[in-house]
Amino acid sequence: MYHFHKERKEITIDKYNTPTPWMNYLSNGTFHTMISQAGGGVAFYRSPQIWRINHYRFFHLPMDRSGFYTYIRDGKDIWCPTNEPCRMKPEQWKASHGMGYTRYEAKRNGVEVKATYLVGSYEDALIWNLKFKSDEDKKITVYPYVELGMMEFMRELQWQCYNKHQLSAYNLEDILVYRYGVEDQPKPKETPYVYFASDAAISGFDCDRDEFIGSYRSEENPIRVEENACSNSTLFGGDPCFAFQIEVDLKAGKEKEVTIFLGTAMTEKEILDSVRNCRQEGFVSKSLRSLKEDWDSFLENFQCELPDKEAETMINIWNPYQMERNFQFSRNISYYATGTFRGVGVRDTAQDILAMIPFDLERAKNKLNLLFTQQYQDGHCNHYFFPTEGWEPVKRIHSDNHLWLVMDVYNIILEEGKLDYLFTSQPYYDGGRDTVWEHIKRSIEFTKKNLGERGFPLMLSSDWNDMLYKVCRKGKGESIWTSMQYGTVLKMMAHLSQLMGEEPSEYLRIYEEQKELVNSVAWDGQWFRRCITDDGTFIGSKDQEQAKIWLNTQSWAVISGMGDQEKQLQAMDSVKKHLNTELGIKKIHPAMKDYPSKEDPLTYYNKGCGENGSVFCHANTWAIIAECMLGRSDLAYQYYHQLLPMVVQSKAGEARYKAEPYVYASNIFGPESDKFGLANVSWLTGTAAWMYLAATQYLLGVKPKWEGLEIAPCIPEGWENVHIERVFRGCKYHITIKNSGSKAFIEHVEGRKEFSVEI
Ligand code: IFM
Repeated sequence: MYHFHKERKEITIDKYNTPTPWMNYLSNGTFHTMISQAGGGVAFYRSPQIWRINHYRFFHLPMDRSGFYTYIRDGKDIWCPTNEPCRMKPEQWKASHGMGYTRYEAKRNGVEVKATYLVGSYEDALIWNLKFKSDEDKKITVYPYVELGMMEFMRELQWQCYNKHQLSAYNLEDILVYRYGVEDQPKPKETPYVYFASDAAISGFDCDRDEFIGSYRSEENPIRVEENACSNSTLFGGDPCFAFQIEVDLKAGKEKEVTIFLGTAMTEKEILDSVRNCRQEGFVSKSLRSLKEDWDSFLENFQCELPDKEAETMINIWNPYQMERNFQFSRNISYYATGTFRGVGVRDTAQDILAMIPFDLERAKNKLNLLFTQQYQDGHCNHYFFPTEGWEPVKRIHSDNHLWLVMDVYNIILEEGKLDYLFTSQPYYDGGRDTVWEHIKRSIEFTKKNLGERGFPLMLSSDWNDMLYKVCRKGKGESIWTSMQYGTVLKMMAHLSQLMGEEPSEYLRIYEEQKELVNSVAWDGQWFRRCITDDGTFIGSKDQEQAKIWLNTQSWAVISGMGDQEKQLQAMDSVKKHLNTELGIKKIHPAMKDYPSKEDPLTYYNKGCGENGSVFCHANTWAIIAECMLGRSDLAYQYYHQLLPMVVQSKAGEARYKAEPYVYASNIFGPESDKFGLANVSWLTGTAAWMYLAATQYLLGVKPKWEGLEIAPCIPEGWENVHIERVFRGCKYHITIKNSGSKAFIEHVEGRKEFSVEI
């Protein structure tokens, strides 16, 4: 059904009806398109909340509609190179997702079509390049089509009956133009026009969806294609679309090319300029070339050769690719997430930044600077915010958000080997500004001042685990996991203090204080408890009927170094015994039902779903890291390998797993669910960043330190001859690991460009 292509960095899918849409994201940082293997998807300019371009119907049947379609009318045959949405299918077909582009190759009745979709760096447009070839001389008619919507998706759901009559779509010199201008829209001056243009002559067009599709029809059988003539409709009020009619005269064996551009620009004049640019000779190949160059140079930062080819495919290509998309889109829009009210989450984005640091320090710093704008002078942060839309942030205070910032800063300093970033000045959300160093000191101060009765950090509106929001409703519940996160960053602060010539002892003192609590109050006998409720009950304890053991406090007892040595081992043994399954590690065991009470349960998730006993992939990454830190390489690798998307998909079965085999999902339904093995919320998940760090910095063990690069692999016993190339502080390191059990530390030498090491 699919195969990976290493050199081309592609996955090819030869079945259009995958169990769920298998997506790709095309983007130049401003104009974005999510597109499936069957041509369904959604394009947006900067924000899917307020500048969404076309309709994509979440949760509707048939799935994965609408999209970026081209109808080919060849005599009586009407079919699409994307396979969908026509009922008449190509005789041969395949789709390939690559780095920033998706290609469809189809053939029917002697007509071959290669359709490549990409968003290049030169114009804000989805480029839709069609190459035709026929066995014989033939005249075909081609109808590219996209269904437009109101740019504000939420307003469309609420007020479409009025607002749609404020939309317009019309023909400007054979370029179709859509203007979104409705009452009270946000940022009207920043709202672009949308255009649809072709480099071929058009013989007809439609801007009115109902004219093009016809009543009681759908994208499967548009009336205009059936009748082989567009109606040249414009639209001043109603449901808009863009459709062209293009006559293509094919000569046997000769390739003919037509390109469509779905783009944005701020004025009609800019549209004309942009289209002129798009239509220039060589524009498509130039765009494709620069896309390839950009991705090659991005991925070049870390490449490896491993005995495990599935791991190699993920580490070299798809994991960093997914990570970069997360970094851009946070948890905003996917097949699962409607992109209506998820802005930039401080917690989520701070974790995404961690994996961007080795690739692009400037991008990482810029994003982190954006997060600092959400920090208050007392050290806490808004939970999520909307820098593009300009809406009010969600101001709930969580116990973890501000602490992730420390981790980002520390990793930036280690990657760069300079303290300069600490001295840069960043604003506070509630006024004033200060250096980065002061900002992160205030992160620590906030937690220090917000401890509960037993001395652990207050849970507040939950820690990393969203589900725990009920634990602190009376303001007393405490998070043992946050204590471990706090401990982890306290050690980072102590190290940074030394580098800054300041006294680290206060950080170390608090660390020891928290450590003592973790080992006494939080220890349950065989594992660490998870948290304490307002009324003083421990969650995550053998004394409870349900949710007795939670993954995060076991893995972070190791990551933070706070668990006593034998307790760390025992806790991770308990993970193996109670939480591991053949499809990954569950987050809690047993799943909850009516816990702690029927009247006020901790979660309404069904057993084994989502936060309640699924295999939470994001949290699995920390178990891998913990096992590496304990030096248990076989277990670490087992946990890593079993969650590789293609591995878990094949083990669960394609029909059960459903999601893409080339990107991580947020979670997989656990064994207490009858859907055990169903992957949920793929693409946009913190799993991408952390899995990348787990693989490269812990399993392969190539880790930046202040003085240089540490190579401390924790790979399976049978592995020999692992080759790694890692760019670090301007030098390309060629690393060969013979698996002799030794480690290396390579001191950084300023100006060195290449270095080889064998261990
Ligand atoms: O940490 C959260 C994240 O912010 C959103 N998805 C679920 C995670 C775990 O609850």
